[in-house]
Amino acid sequence: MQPFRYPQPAPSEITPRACFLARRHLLAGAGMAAATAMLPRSSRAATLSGKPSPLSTDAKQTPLEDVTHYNNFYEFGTDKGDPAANSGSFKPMPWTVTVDGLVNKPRTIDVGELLRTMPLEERIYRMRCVEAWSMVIPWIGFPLAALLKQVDPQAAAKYVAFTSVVRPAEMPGQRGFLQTIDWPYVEGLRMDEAMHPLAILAMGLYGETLPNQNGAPIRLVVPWKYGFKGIKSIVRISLVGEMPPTTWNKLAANEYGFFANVNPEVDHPRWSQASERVIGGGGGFFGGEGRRDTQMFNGYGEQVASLYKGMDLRKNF
Ligand SMILES: Nc1nc2c(c(=O)[nH]1)N[C@H]1C(S)=C(S)[C@@H](COP(=O)(O)O)O[C@H]1N2
Ligand SMILES: [Mo]
Repeated sequence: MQPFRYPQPAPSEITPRACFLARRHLLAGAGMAAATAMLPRSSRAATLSGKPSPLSTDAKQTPLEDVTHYNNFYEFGTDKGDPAANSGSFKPMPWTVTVDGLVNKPRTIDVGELLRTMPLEERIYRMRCVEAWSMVIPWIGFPLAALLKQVDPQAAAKYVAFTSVVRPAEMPGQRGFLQTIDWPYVEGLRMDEAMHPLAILAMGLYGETLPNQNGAPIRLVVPWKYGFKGIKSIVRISLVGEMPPTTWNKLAANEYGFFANVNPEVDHPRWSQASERVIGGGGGFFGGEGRRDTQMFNGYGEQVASLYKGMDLRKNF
């Protein structure tokens, strides 16, 4: 059977913003050193556009500088500035993702092929970290469900297990100073969560392919969950029958649960989760200087609350 090819957006559907970014990228490539200096990006970043999605938030977007310089990516170090500083020699292309496990059509897919064939959309999502900060990021990606449907899941598949890359030569955090983490970074979703249209695999942000520090070339974004569920630089997606292990749960099970749904009523044992610091400013509107009250399911309750009907969200945090 021929794989179904999704149409790429017509030029008329590309947002003026994407056109602006594309032009800026071309100008930078033509030798506008000042423009590139103002916008430090991976040298391999290329323009990328997706059809604007109605699932986006209209909240004020976090400046690109903050999105790319305030990161968690322990493979490159534990400080928020480490991923930008230490990921310059990471090589996100070429890259393949293996989708296997309890499926009828396992595949190993080239990321270049995904870029050409998947229905790319721009989704503006708020990311809320368990450390009580948040950002609003214009991601470019496609629904995880679109990829899972291609491999034809078996009825026995109850969870999806994700695995990040292991490349100690390119990732200083994997060269021994972080003995506490048992590499690779792993994450998981329940099958119904993975099939939910809000869960996406992102390959770009702000009109370009993903910067290394944000999880190039492909990472998960699950906007109703804490940021640590958004596993970066994915190499394997396996459908499994049992709840898979997850990195932060293995490190501290009393602090980080499997579900990790954003919930202002369930505090982290060491700090409150009732409000969040808005990175890059702009949160003053909701209360206090750059702070905002955290919303249940990060504001996506209407769409996802039914997934957890009958579950005790204090126990299943
Ligand atoms: N492989 C991998 N993925 C990861 C992490 C990591 O250390 N390694 N950190 C997680 C955490 S704790 C957060 S908050 C988000 C941060 O994503 P960002 O840097 O793009 O904002 O990535 C998540 N994905
Ligand atoms: Mo996080």
